[in-house]
Amino acid sequence: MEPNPDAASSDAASSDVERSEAVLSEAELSAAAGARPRVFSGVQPSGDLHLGTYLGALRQWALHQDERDNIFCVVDLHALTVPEDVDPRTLRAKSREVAALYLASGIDPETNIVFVQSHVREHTELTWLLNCTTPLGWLYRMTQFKSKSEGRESVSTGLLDYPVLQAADILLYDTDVVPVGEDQVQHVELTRDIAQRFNHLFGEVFRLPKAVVPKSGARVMGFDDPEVKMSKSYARVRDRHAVHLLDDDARIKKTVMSAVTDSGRELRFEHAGPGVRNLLGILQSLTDEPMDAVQARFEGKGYGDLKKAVLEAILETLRPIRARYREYAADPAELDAVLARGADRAREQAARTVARARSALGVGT
Ligand code: AQP
Repeated sequence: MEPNPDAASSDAASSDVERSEAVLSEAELSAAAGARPRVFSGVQPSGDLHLGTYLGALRQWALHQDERDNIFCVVDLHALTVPEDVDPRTLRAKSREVAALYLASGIDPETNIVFVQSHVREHTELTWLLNCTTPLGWLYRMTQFKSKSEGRESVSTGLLDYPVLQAADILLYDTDVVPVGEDQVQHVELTRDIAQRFNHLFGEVFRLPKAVVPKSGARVMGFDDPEVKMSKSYARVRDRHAVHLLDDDARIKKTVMSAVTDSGRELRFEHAGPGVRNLLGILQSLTDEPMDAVQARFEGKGYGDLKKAVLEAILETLRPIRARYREYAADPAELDAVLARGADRAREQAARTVARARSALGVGT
């Protein structure tokens, strides 16, 4: 089923995000850097990773990996919520592909914990314990549940319940910070509510996490439609929607050069529409240039110049990632060993948290 374009958040939603007490600004996070905050983050292996996943997640993780105590997970259990879309063989392959892309994006599996969610069974166990303390109404209110269930005749319990699984993912590791795109802030707020309710009912078991939304790359929009967030599900049904991390140069060129811009001939920043602003934002994120400088460089130029610069920046970024990805893909035994070590390290910590929760609830030995 095609996703619902109305699910795209507005500027009003962005300022709500800034005001939320569940959100830590990047400046607050840097100020706390000496304390090496514990970070949990993950990507679903539900399709081909794209430039939005890279700029909103992988690149940010890699950039800050030395300052933080990181757990990076391939959240394969989250990819089961729409069973009609699950092909077991593809899911297994995608989980390994996503893990290899984490490593290819520069994430070091020695200093960070990198693993696949389903390899650590504590995620599902804690989900059940939290299910029993989470009011159903909290889940029905989730924007993503509303948009993802809309128009479907039948919706799995998992689609409604997946924010509880996400809460378990985060709470298992005594996480301080969850780096997310704006659309995921609501789920971090819910995680805090779930943890607070459990702590209130059964004693202090869980640490309350905060979300941090990166300033750049927080919301990359579709090349074919800059009103909607670039997403794996749109990309499945629309050819020119996204640049995927493993696309070849020719395909990337076609997508970028066909990007929607404005109707005029040359760029006037004050009148720039969402397509042009999206391209400028992508360029700014990829080059780390201040936005003023990027705007000044293209003011009065044709859209073709901007697209060519965006294309060059994307190719320069993705070529080495693709090359490193191919090395990992060529040695599946080594990748499996990396993931098995990551799962062992994650399990050790997760088991401690589940033991605390079981004991607080009076179950288990
Ligand atoms: N377009 C985007 N711009 C910025 N950040 C993005 N992220 C995803 N798309 C963008 C961030 O990447 C992380 C992992 O997301 P995910 O793959 O687990 O789930 P998602 O956000 O649901 O990604 P998609 O592509 O939209 O997948 P589908 O279509 O399968 O739901 C998150 O931190 C996310 O914010």
